[in-house]
Amino acid sequence: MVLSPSAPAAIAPSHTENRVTPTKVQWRGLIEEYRSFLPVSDATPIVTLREGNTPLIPTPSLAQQIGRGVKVYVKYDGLNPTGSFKDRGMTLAISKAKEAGDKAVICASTGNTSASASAYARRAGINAYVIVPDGYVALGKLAQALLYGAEVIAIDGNFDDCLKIVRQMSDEYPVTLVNSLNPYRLQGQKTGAFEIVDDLGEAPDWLCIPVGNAGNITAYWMGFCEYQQQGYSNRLPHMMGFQAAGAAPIIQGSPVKSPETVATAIRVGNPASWEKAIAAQEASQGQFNPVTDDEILEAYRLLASHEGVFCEPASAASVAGLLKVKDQVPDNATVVCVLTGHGLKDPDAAIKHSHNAIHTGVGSDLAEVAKVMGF
Ligand code: AN7
Repeated sequence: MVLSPSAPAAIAPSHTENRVTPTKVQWRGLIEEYRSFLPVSDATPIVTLREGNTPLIPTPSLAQQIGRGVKVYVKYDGLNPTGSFKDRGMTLAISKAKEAGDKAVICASTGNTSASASAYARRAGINAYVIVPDGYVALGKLAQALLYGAEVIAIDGNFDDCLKIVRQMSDEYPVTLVNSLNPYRLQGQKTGAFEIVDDLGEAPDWLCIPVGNAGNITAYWMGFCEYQQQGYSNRLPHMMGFQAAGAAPIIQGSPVKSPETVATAIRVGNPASWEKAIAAQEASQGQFNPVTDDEILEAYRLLASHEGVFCEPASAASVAGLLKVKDQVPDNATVVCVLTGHGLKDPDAAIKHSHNAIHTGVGSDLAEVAKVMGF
């Protein structure tokens, strides 16, 4: 409520006293908001942290680099409850696990899946086991899994080795797999496409997206297709997938034995959704392209220092990719780049790869500080 300036303080109601109804409708989480598109029933206990509803942010500096009337937005999915797009899939996968009475879930992860699975599983009262490649998970993600209360098992191997183990584990032991091989994950993640269309009023011309295990590009395509079939959009975007050059099996056409990239989230050599991702690219007349670590880091810095948007390196692959193939963007097109994870996930990368430095060794003295400031 708004107090008029002339209202005497003595009789003004306290801030909450006469507030009997909420002043806005809170977003209920993506399962409730998109219920008719998702495989849930009245019997499904909804496990939600009110994920989804992430902002679509215009990025004028990027648009200016391309010119020709092109409009560029980032879908900042790092603003989900655990800081990545994985929450979209996990709210559904864990709700369905709870519905089925499952007592434990397991995932292999480069980090974000482990953080998300841990949060939603613990919220549901389910145990979470996460298998990660030792030494290749960003600090923030590990911190999350530990604090949420998962059992974190770091193995001497890469993500592909982790995935092999959890697939077998869920076949032979009473634990439910919540990697994107679990179909509920992609069902939840498709809502990112719904939100983009809801915000733009139409599908974009291009959707630029980082590709690791290839689940998200598959989910987004599913979302755009379903929304168009239901009449919410007239067209479909070209799906533009970008892999790190050192971890680009889909582009090379064969698995990569020892994938390497600064973008540890997409350090994947043998993507589980490989065929589905190719199908999305072909059906949408899109492309797969590689981006080097230098290109990824350049886009990472640019997003932060010119747009005020802090994402993790893997997410910046979508923007690096757009800049790499910018000459192919049609005049006046609308482009959306998906920023899959928050920058705070990987503080080490930010400090190491920033071109900025802390001014140290400065005395506690006004004149000295002013001098450093250039006055
Ligand atoms: C920030 O957390 O695979 O192509 O185990 O964390 O659907 O795999 C993360 C993947 C992009 C790639 N951006 O998505 C994991 C994991 C970020 C990511 C991807 C991931 P997919």
